Amino acid sequence: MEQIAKAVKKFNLCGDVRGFIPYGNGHINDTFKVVCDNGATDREYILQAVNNNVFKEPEKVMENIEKVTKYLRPFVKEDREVLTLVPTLDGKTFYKDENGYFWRMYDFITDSVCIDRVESDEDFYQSAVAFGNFQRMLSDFPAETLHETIPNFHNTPSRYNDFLKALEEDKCGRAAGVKEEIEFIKARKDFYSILIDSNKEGVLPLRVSHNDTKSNNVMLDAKTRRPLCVIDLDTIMPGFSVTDFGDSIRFGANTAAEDEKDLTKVNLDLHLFEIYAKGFLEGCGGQLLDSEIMLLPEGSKMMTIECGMRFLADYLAGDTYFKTHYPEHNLDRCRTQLKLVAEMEKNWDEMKNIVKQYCKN
Ligand code: ADP
Ligand code: GN1
Ligand code: MG
Repeated sequence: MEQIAKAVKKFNLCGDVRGFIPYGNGHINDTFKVVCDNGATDREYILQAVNNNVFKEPEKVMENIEKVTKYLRPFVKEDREVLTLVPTLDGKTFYKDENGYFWRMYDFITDSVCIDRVESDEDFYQSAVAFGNFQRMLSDFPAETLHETIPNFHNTPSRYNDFLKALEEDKCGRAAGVKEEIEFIKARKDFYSILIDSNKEGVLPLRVSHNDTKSNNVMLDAKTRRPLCVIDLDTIMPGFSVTDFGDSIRFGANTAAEDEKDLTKVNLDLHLFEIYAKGFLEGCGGQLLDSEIMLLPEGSKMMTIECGMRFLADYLAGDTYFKTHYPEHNLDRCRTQLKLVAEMEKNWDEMKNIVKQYCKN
């Protein structure tokens, strides 16, 4: 608590700090809503302690965010449409405390909501438009100026090797209890290099991508439900459009929560898949190649199996990466992802037919 209060005081805020509370459902950073008394109206902010176990070089994360938000600002109509970093009293974008933790502050995006569970087609469509727009607005951004904040973040073959390493080490003696999951992941090993190979073949270009396109990483206007702002820019790096698309499908077109225990509830909602494809491609404004569009199902399956192996690797390693709320949490998350992969495989032809309609030729 003391540490948080101390961090709050380092930023250039409007009004007197009234308090702060833990906020949101992210798996990575520690997030707080800070409320300041500013005369007639309150001023709210988001304070975050960047997870330095996940982000080994937080300065680079902050440099990326500063560059990208500055670049996006001229594209938007109102302040709420792009993240605004609040400077520290000495004009920096972050405060590093004596324990080496990095703290940053954003203006709170007022009168907005983010979707932790997709409950309406329209909201999911709007979040697709938001991520598609984001892709389009950044299409001329000089990608080479961005730092790779987590090396090999969506390099699935590299994630598979990390998984095999965690399995070999089996630090907590958990491998014996998850044989079925291990076999499921191993059985699909030839699939993992498909996107990287497509890139080498020239049919899947490297673009600036968000890399963490869960529906709770986009804010919608609370009243109109129109898209406002893409948030959680920690992993913005060169990457693939199809993995940005796919991560949204993994999270939002699943008929159940990411940590649902009852796997009979986990299915692929093809209608939501279709809606998201429409919104995302409209937002992208015709920029994606036909060959990229045809790889959207692969992007979806790749993000789902990759996330499954990441959750399982973390379970095997003793839950050191993702925030967990109970001992089997990562395992439950892994199981939903693997079930969803199996559902995608069953619906493969339908997924391909849906995206095909959007090809120009
Ligand atoms: P994590 O990396 O842990 O997911 P996020 O940056 O996504 O962290 O923040 C976690 C949650 O905090 C978001 O899902 C959203 O609900 C809320 N949030 C983050 N930034 C803002 C902001 N500027 N305004 C309002 N809410 C925000
Ligand atoms: C993490 O930060 P958050 O909760 O939006 C993770 C994603 C995973 C996701 C799974 C930096 O996202 O890669 O897909 O959890 N972010 C990082 O829910 O590892
Ligand atoms: Mg997030």
